[in-house]
Amino acid sequence: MGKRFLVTAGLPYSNGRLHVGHIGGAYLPADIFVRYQRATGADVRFICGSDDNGVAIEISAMQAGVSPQEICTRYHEGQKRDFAGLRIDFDVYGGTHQPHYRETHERFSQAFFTTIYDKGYFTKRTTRQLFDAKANRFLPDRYVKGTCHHCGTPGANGDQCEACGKMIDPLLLKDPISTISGEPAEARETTHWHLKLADFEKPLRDWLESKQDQWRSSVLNFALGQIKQGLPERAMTRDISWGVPVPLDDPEAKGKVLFVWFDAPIGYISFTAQLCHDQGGDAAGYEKWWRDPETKIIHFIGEDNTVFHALIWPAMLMAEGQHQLPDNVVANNFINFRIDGEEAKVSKSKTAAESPVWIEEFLKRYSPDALRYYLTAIAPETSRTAFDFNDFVARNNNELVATFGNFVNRTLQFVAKYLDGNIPEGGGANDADRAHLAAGDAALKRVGELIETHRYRAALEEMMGYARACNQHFGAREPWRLRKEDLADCNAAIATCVRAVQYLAVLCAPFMPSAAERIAQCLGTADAATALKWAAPEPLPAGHALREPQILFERLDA
Ligand code: B3M
Ligand code: ZN
Repeated sequence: MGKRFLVTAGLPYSNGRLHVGHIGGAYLPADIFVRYQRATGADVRFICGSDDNGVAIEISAMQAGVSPQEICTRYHEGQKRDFAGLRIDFDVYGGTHQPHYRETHERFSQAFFTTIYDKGYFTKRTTRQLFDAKANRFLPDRYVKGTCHHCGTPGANGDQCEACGKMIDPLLLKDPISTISGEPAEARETTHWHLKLADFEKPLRDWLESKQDQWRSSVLNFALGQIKQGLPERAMTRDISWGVPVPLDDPEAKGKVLFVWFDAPIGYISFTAQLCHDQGGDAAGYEKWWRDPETKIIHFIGEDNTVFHALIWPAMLMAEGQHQLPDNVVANNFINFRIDGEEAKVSKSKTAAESPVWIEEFLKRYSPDALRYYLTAIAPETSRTAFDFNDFVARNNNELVATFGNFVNRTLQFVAKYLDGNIPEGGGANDADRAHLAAGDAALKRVGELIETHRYRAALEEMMGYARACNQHFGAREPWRLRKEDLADCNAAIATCVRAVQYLAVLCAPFMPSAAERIAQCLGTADAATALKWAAPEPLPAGHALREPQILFERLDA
């Protein structure tokens, strides 16, 4: 039986636009993995969608003076367009509060909560929390400011003090102020259901330790380190109105919703179920993806989501007991951006609205392949990196245009100009030709291994290494000279170079799907999916007619 993968990428909050850092950190590596696995013949479902619930969406809506539904649907649509523009092709882009998905999502989320509740893994607890009487709402830590109870600096945030770096207990803040209304905040009692994470410390540790050789060490070390410190219980319900209602008969649960980080990962499951249903299968078709151990589940995320995907979500899955744990959690660091040597974070309020760090703006000016290439070249796999526009232009011009594009173009132009556009008889290949094609096979193997082990940056370098070798081979064989001196040898050289173009199309397809498809078109191969299978490409027969060569990559002006 072939391999089967369920691949997810972190659900973006639907209250902002996507920027280059989001894409490079989670969605692009996931898409590369999916494309590669499909090219090898694996059965894959690629799941994503918007994270629509929770206080952040509610407050964005309040600030914009519209309903949460309006905000989350507006950004959901924009994010969906951005992904499509980048050729990040999910099988489903759901949304935890989008009309088509909400009902299924609510059903799954409530069933999860109820099962965990029935098994006794929640503690009901009444605690004091800061309340904004004017806005009539409890305040999440992020929406409180006050004087730090460690160092006395005023204006400290309710989660962490920037001055001394220490964690803040919002109830200990002096003169706490709600940042929503600007009014003083007061402590009030409220009741919530807390997941007993301590019950899962041992099974989580055993499970994580079994991943020693497979997972990125940054993820494992972080998760194991947290377990060592002990996992405190966490409230899984909230005092807001926007989200999945808490499914308990208890009067104290009335008007409360599930914590957004409780329901969001369940979105991976509910979107899969909705997809199976929409494709004509019964909703139970999702079980093949979530309950059958033949399926490997892989989560791609940004670094800040590690605690949820490597600890809390697996603990929820263990507590619920009817779905599989992830096979891998692939977390990337952040990508900042750098302009004129200055590094900065992309920020909703501080980054100019028309800056091309926003995907919507980027796509108005540049090609998705160029972005996919650059973001993979600077993939933040082991540490943070920076998106630098000068570097982007230089790599586009030197690597994509002058190396990759140049080789494909000079080969196809040669066939068009001197061989009437037909593949020549390749019978007399010499040792160098044979060695060059063997290098193509080696590149397929190596790039495949690197993608399977989530080393995308190295995989891209390997692919580019082959493109460079192709250019060198063309130069060393000098077909323009052979054409006049030894036509048979010229034909052999060109037949080899055309075959190398085929190899390159296969090799680049996971990274740059549009370029790969354009090459397949120029080669006149009937269907791209067959031409781009991850295997040594079938040689095109002598006499096969190529199509008009096309420009693959545009040179950019610094
Ligand atoms: N929405 C956080 C984020 O966008 C969160 C991810 C949910 S994945 C289940 O960074
Ligand atoms: Zn402080």
